[in-house]
Amino acid sequence: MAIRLEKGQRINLEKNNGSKLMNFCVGCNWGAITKSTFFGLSSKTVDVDLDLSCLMFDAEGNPLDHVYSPLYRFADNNVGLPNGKVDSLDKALHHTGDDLQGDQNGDDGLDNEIITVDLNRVDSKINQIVFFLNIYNNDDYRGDFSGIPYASIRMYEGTPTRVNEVFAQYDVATKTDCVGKRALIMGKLYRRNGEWKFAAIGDSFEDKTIVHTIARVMKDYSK
Ligand SMILES: [Ca+2]
Ligand SMILES: [Ca+2]
Repeated sequence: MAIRLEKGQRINLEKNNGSKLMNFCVGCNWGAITKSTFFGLSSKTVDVDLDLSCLMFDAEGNPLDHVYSPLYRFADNNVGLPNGKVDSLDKALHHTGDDLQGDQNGDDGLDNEIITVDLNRVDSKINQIVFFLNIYNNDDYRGDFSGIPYASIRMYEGTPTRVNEVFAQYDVATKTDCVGKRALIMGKLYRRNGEWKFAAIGDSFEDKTIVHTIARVMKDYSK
C-alpha cells in the first residue's frame, strides 16, 4: 500500500520487503481544464503548465545544484539564478522535460513531469534535495491549484512510462488549503548518519513565479 503523505510527516525509505528505496521516480500527474462554452454545447481545453523542480544543498544549507525546466533561462535575463537543466551534476537526478499542457483527454495514469532519482549516485556533499511544484503562467491558465481538475505528486518505482509500485503519494488539487496557492514545497530527501529519509513538507504559497519559490526554498527550506 502506498503511503498517503500528510503535511510534516517523516518517513524512512523502507519498502514492505524491508529493502531500501534507492532508485525511484518523483512524478507529478495533472490534467488540463475542460471548459464548456456556448451554453454547454461545446467545450474547449485550457492548457495547464505545472513545473516540477528540485534544489540540492549541503549540510549547511548552501545550494550546490538544481534540476528544473531548461525553458527557464534565468542567466540570460540577469535574474541571478542559473538556467534550467534536466540533469544534476552527479547524474543522480534526471528530469523528463517540461510538459506545457497537462493531460488533454482525462487522467492517463502517468506523470507529466518526472525526476528520476538514484540515491546511490548522489554526490557525497549533497545532504538534502528539496522538491517543489509551481504553476507557470501560460497564456491559458494563470490560476491556482484549486482550479486544476487533478494534480498529485508521488514517489514510485518504475520508469517514466511504467509504474511498478507507488511508494508514497500526495494529492495537491483536492486539498482545500491550495485555494489561491500556486506553489507547493512538496518535501525533501535528506541524509542522516549516511541514510536517506524523506520529509513531506506540503507547504503551499501564492508565489507568482518560480523565482519567488526558489528564493523561498533557499531561505526557509535548505536546513
Ligand atoms: Ca511544465
Ligand atoms: Ca498524466
